[in-house]
Amino acid sequence: MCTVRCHIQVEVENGEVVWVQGNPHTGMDGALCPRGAAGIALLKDDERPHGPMIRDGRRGEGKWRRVTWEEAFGHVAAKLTEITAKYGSRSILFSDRGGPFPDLHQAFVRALGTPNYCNHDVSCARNTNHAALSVFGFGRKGLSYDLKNARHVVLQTRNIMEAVNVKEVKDLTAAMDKGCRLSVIDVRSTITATKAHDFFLVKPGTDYAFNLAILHTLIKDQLHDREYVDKYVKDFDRLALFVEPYTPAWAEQETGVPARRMVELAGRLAEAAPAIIWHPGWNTARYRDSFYVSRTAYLINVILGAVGAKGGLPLVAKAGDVGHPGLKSLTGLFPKPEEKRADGVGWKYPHLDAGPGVLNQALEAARTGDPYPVKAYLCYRHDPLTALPDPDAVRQALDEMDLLVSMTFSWSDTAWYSDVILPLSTYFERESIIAQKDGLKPYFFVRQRAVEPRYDTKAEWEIFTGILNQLGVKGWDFQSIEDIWRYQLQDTGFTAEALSETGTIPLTDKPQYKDRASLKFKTLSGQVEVINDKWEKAGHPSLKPYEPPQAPPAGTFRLIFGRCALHTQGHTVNNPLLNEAMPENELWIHTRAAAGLGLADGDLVRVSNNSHSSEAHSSEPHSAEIRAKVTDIIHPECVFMIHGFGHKLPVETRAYGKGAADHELMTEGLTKWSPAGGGLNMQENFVRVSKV
Ligand SMILES: Nc1nc2c(c(=O)[nH]1)N[C@H]1C(S)=C(S)[C@@H](COP(=O)(O)OP(=O)(O)OC[C@H]3O[C@@H](n4cnc5c(=O)[nH]c(N)nc54)[C@H](O)[C@@H]3O)O[C@H]1N2
Ligand SMILES: Nc1nc2c(c(=O)[nH]1)N[C@H]1C(S)=C(S)[C@@H](COP(=O)(O)OP(=O)(O)OC[C@H]3O[C@@H](n4cnc5c(=O)[nH]c(N)nc54)[C@H](O)[C@@H]3O)O[C@H]1N2
Ligand SMILES: [Mo]
Repeated sequence: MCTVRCHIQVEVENGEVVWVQGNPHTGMDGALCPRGAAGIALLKDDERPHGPMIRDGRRGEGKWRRVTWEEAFGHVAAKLTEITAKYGSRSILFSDRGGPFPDLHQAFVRALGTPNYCNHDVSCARNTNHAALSVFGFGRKGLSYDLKNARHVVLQTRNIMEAVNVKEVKDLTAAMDKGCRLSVIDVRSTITATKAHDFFLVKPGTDYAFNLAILHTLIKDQLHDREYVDKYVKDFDRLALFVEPYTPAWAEQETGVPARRMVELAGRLAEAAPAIIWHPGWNTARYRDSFYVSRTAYLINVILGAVGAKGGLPLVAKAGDVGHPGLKSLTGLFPKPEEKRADGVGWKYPHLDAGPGVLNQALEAARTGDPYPVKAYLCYRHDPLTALPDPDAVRQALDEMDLLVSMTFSWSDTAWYSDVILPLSTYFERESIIAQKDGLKPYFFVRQRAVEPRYDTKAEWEIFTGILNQLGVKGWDFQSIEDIWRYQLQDTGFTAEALSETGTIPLTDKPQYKDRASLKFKTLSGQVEVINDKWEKAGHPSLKPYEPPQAPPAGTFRLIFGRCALHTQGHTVNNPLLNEAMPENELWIHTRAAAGLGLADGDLVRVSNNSHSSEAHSSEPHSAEIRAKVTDIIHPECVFMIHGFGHKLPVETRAYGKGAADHELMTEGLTKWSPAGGGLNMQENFVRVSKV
């Protein structure tokens, strides 16, 4: 139901799923969020693709021919062969929604002979990930959030109670029961904010100023952990010098938060340190300087000694750290392609992580043919027409493709626009490969098939195998999922039976806190790096002077987006249960701003984008109708809506025409990104609002 993939346990009677709950064996204690509970409604929903389809008529026209799997695989393989003969295998692009099973996807992509594997992360956490890389030399998942043992948690751009990971919410509330303090920094009051001891309503886009003032205060008042800093931090003096002018009094002018409150927060953090967590953010694809907001969040944790601390951000343990060999890599079955990546990662952008690349740049390459043509696009569990800003620009890139394939279990704008739909079974009806989860207690886990597919759908390993077999690719010899599991486990000393009872193989029973006296970082210097030479060489200063956000042009509001507990991104709006609970989104607007426009709560309003610059190449003006939620608890400079609504596909009767789509209101979206952090700037957009 959600990309968080909380562990579930499924009860089956007579081949039917009758109950779903949080997996009691993995700390979920039976708990689920509303979306988890609505899984059975998804399984039984007939408004999803029922079998493989090939497009008849024009793209997006919605005329389909139902075919057999053999014909579908044959068609995809023939097209790929044709495209590869003409443009080389590098002209194939694959993208997915990240997650714990990339090994299978990357093996598939390598087997196709292309370097162009991307995931969704330009629109999600790339800025946070690169911030971690630039400071620690490992990505954001190299640290865990030890919420359970924390004494003070600061959530900045992180709505943990609504943008849910159930285990995290449970751990945080348990810690709060034991006296942990919660501080929330947001541009509106969320459910999380209502539970906080301190809530800071900031002006949108000024978090960097907030963080610089906190660093300033911690250092000036000598509240930081000097011993830790001396031991681990390179160039601390330069940080101290850099933040000197960024006083709380200065930051008050930028953020609107009283200086006194920032000083108070710094003091409280120092009291609770090192058992503190300043969250570096999850979806940080928001502003020009979001990378720097995450970087400074990490640096606050660092100078308070929280990185590596119990109750702070401990370094994760891997299988090897607890004396176990890891899973055998499927990707390793095929050689790494030598071609350079279409998105420029590794050569044009040497500082960015080549793992998931930057999808917006790969699509730009498709649009322009530079550095080379990209002609086939395989989307796995990913809906770029909804997940990326500015669908007009995305469509222009898709129009350059000679083949567009969507592997999905629901309808989506991308599926509707595709040439071929290879329908995935829902997660109840398919198995995954085995995944390895690093953390305080590393473990292996797997998704098992609970019931047989209701429609003519397949698991991902079956789909990839079908395509590779049709292409005649050598080296992929698996006949069954058990074959794959056996291969993955061969060095570990475990068999797949060990997974069958609980879905997991724990590799240790005790949390593995690394010795805080001998932490190892993966940077070139082996230390925490305030100044990262790789970024400096690429032209991105590590300590970037603050620039205020652009003020909304007269008569406009900054468009802010986010999540709610009842829906996942764009794909649950048509779920029968969740649709009933929340059929449409609303436009949050401040009471004063609403009064100026003559709006009352519940009025229907038109939201339109009008921020075209002269060099706009792609975007058409868009507008949408949505109900206004007039409230005092949002910053007056912005309006807010939940992402994922405004569906226009006739095959989704429940979601059809309800609410507005934020991503359509983001102009020039693909080219507005931050090469320093690799994230899109999805909140650098302004909209007009008027009464309908
Ligand atoms: N229920 C549910 N849970 C989910 C998901 C889902 O779709 N549904 N998706 C999962 C995924 S993929 C992700 S990435 C995470 C996302 O998790 P989060 O990033 O925590 O979720 P969001 O709601 O996108 O954004 C968090 C908050 O940032 C605030 N914000 C916006 N602009 C600013 C700003 O300038 N400054 C500050 N300080 N705050 C700002 C928004 O008001 C919002 O409340 O959630 C995960 N969990
Ligand atoms: N404007 C705007 N853009 C955003 C965001 C936003 O808030 N506003 N949020 C961003 C974030 S944080 C993210 S992570 C991306 C997400 O972007 P996506 O990952 O594209 O979004 P989803 O809707 O989660 O999933 C995409 C498709 O995968 C299909 N699918 C196939 N199998 C499965 C499965 O087993 N489980 C699930 N859940 N789906 C499956 C779904 O049917 C759906 O069509 O979007 C980003 N883009
Ligand atoms: Mo995300």
